Amino acid sequence: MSSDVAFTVSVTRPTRYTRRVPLVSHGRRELQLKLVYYGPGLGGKTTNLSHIHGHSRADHRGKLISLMTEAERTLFFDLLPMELGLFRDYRVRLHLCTVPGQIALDTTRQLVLRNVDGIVFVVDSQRERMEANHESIRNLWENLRLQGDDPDRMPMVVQYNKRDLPGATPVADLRRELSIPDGIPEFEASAVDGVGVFETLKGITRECLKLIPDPSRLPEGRTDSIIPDKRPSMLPEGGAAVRVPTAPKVPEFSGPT
Ligand SMILES: Nc1nc2c(ncn2[C@@H]2O[C@H](COP(=O)(O)OP(=O)(O)OP(=O)(O)O)[C@@H](O)[C@H]2O)c(=O)[nH]1
Ligand SMILES: [Mg+2]
Repeated sequence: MSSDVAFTVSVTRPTRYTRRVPLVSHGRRELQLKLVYYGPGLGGKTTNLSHIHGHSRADHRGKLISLMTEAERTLFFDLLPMELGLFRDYRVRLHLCTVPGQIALDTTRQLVLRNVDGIVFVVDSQRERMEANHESIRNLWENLRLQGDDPDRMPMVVQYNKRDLPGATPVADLRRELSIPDGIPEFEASAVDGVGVFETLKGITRECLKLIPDPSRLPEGRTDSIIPDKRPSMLPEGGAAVRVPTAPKVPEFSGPT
């Protein structure tokens, strides 16, 4: 079976979630993480990837592939391959993707989410986008569950973007109104100015890598690996508990050459 179809859709048994993460190649001594930027339309997901692309070393990044409409809305997704450096003697490769935020493009979001290893949820800090933030969280939870992932155990960070805008909703209000649980690392950003972008990327990478104490002991390919304790949920009906191992040291991202 190809890795493309090797995930479990457990719609009929929604309480039994599985994930397969990460992709390990012992021959190449390599770990591959797929990180997906999710959030409401026009929240700044593509802007994050553009900044990363423009400010990382040319030999550490691949091409940024973007499919957009004329109005620069993401139509399908953005994809940026990156090389992070060594983690416990394994090279770490990142596949950074964005989903299209427009509500109608849900099938595409489901495709992009396949085999995801970690989520960056990009919140739009503008007061008038609060309902769009809520809707996107609901949609993320639904789509993760559809493909058999437990959203409350998925490595995730939250980025409060557009902090530069006058009248941006205070972070404490966003956190409360969107029910962001204590366990999720949070980052304030102004992606358009590059503020907080690499901090966010480093944060989600750390969340993923802390599930891998020793890559050399993982089976080849994708293996089951989930956050051992459930987080309090960002959805009202979700469960609660505490969390997880301490974070490992993540290699530094290197700037442009
Ligand atoms: N003021 C401000 N504008 C931002 C910020 N981040 C992004 N923008 C602007 O917001 C608009 C939308 O940004 P995108 O990155 O295309 O948003 P997106 O989340 O990819 O949108 P979709 O592809 O439609 O889902 C653009 O005009 C950006 O320049 C920010 O931090 N501050
Ligand atoms: Mg986009």
